[in-house]
Amino acid sequence: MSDCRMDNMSLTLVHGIPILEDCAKNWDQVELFQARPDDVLIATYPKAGTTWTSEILDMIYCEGDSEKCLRNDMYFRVPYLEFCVPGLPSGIQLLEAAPSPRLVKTHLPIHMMPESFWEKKTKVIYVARNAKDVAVSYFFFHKLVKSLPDAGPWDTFLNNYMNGHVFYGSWHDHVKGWWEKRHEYNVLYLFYEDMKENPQREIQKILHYLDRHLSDDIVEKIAQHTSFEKMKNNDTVNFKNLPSDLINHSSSSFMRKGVAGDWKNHFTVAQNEKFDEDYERKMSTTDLHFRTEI
Ligand code: PPS
Repeated sequence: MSDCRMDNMSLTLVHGIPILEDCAKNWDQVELFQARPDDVLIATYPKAGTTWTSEILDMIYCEGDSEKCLRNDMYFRVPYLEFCVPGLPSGIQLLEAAPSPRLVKTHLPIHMMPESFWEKKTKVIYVARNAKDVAVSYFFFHKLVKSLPDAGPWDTFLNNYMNGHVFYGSWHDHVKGWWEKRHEYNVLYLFYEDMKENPQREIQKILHYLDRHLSDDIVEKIAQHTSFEKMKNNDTVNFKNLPSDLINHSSSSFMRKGVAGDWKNHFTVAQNEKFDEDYERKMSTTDLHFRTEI
């Protein structure tokens, strides 16, 4: 581990990836984490639809009973494996205390995953979202979460993001890393844009992967309960119940826009050209393709 200072950001490199210092201090425990065969892991680069997918999974586990999903804040229902900040129980503490079957959230790049997930053959659902919408969403998220470094102005943030100088590093490496290993580790690889286009279809893909069956009525109920409009008004998925010294609800909202293509409202023509040119280079070796609007 070594200190890494990028512009005004203070993050620590763990296995080459910038990680929040408080989380990095807990890394021995992350590496030793014991997965269980009946865990289901939701893995994403930040802002790709993690909370949305987590709510869908919890609804599946509760067989469409939305009241049961209101039992607690998302942070406690689907613990965040590597997260550790003062003022909250760590993800690992919550997971170790949780009965099976557990739902687990992570933003780790594949090369940083604790080995036991592969040893136990845990099921993994990876969700990817196009790089431009993630950039915008991540920028606003930095205004919301007080433990994240100051994002600075949009242009500065966009450059840092393109260069991987943000919490969790390069979007390009993250999505490619999980894509390349998806067959080896039996990962269900989903896209945010597909979920927007047809949530019922994507819920059915998840059910098939998990070897579960729910009626079309329940699938419809899950799609309704997890629509952006419903989730925007659900405090348990908006960090509303977390301590106010961690979240600054006056500067942004977690359920911000929830669309594909909002990047067009933020990228200038020059930023877009530079981004595309960099993207072509970094993504030229993969057959992984994204839609930046639907
Ligand atoms: S985090 O903090 O990394 O876990 O964030 P994450 O949950 O991955 O991503 C947050 C973005 O997902 C949007 N979102 C949704 N979009 C559509 N439908 C539903 N139900 C939904 N739930 C969350 C959320 O609004 C964030 O995207 P932006 O573009 O900022 O609105």
